[in-house]
Amino acid sequence: MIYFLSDAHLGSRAIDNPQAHQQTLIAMLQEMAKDATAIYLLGDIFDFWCEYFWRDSSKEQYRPFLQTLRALTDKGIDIHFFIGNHDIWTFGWLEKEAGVIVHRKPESIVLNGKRLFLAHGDGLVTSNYIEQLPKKVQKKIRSFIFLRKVFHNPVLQFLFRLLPPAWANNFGYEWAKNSRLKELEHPCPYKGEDKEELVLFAKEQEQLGNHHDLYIFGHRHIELDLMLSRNSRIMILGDCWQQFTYAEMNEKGIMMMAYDNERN
Ligand SMILES: [Mn+2]
Repeated sequence: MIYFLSDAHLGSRAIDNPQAHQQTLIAMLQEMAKDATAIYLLGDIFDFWCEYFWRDSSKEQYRPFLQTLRALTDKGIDIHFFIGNHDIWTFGWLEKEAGVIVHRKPESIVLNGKRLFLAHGDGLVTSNYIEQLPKKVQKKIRSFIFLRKVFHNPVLQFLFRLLPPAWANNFGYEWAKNSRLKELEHPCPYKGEDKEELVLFAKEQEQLGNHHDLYIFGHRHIELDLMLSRNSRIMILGDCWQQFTYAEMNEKGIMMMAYDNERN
């Protein structure tokens, strides 16, 4: 079985009991490990992540999770870690520590004879769609894209890694906490086929002739499983901080699932 999950936001200051949250994610991964050949973590697994040039004692809190990843990769399960928009700044430490394969860009891969497009999903907007939106929304999207460029800039990344971890982490975790709280206050449900950015993105790829049988994204914290055409489908994975949803795939097909922590 191949598993896909995203958006755990481990370490979020908006979560009441971060250790219990981490344990649920670990239990979920251990359940998957029973028959997994590969696990795809599609971004925002950490609410904030930066590998500094200095020792960072805050990473200690993730020891149980990182040890679980290490145990699974040692067992021969491929774990693919896609960076999200909250855990961009990994520079080799995660690979070394947990044995995961880090992906910094969307990937196009073939699994079980199907062509898959995998990405966290941030920053994937079709440009002509933005122009149709009200000015206020345009401004919001453009500032997100600008910030994304800043966060992905190697020079600024280098400078941020020079900061004292305790100080920089406080800044990062507070920024991330605000976006979680905003989401709790104003949840953004599925916008519909003609407005949901990732659906529009996938449709555009199909129109451009960049065909994929399946598009899988995280980022939106909504569950979506939608046919785009007879032979193309999009899935948005929900999240693993409140819903604990995921997708599982074998030769027969792919399905959205929800992990039931009580049952296990
Ligand atoms: Mn995200």
